[in-house]
Amino acid sequence: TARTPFIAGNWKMNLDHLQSIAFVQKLAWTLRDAKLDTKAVEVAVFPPFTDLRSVQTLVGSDDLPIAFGGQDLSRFDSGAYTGEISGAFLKGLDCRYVLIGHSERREYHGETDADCAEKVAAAIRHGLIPVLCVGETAEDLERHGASAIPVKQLREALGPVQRGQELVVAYEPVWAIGSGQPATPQQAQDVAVTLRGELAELLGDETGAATRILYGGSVKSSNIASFMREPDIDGALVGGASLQLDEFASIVQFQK
Ligand code: G2H
Repeated sequence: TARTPFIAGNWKMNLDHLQSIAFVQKLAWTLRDAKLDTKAVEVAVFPPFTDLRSVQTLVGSDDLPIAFGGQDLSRFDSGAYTGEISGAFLKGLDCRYVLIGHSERREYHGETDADCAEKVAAAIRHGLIPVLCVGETAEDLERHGASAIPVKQLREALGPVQRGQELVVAYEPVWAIGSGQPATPQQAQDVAVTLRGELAELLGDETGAATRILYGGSVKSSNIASFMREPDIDGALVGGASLQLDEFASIVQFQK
């Protein structure tokens, strides 16, 4: 199964509104000038909720080669949930993807694997493709090795998923996030293979083979190619480097 490489920019809580809009516009121009082959790589950005409407307008009206998604969603569909953003809201803004279970959500907002499972189900109910983030802390790594925690997170969050469902998994070792210390491509590949095996077991061989697995954690233009060379790594979830136009544009064009 051919898996289209996927480069995703997670902006987190950065950039102000005008910067966000200017960024998307310039990124689109840069990718057009570079004649980016959108069949060879899919590009997505994950802006703050408050920028999604503008990004939708920009991307939609100009037919730009960029997908986008939310950084989180509510596990509820609608109602008295102050401050929450539903899957329906994201879908209404033409989001294609939604991040679920980023380690920062798990760490600062107490999100559990059970919460992630509910969010995965909510995303699917609303026709969004979940980008499930998994990864071990430095302490987990020392105690349990690299794969045990990501495998547990994957299993628990994918409980409600049916075979054939499109989803994306981002392996982000917590110790590599924003630290300038990425995993080695071999480390990331080893975990990706294990996760793919789990996906096959949970959702069948076909879904296991079709699901894109991204690496995330201190990805830069200088290391992207080394990750993309690994057979089970299909792309990257990029944080810090996704906020710099030249850096992100070079990451997207990792083949060159
Ligand atoms: C991991 C990653 C993006 P960074 O959180 O999700 O961030 O590239 O800054 O390590």
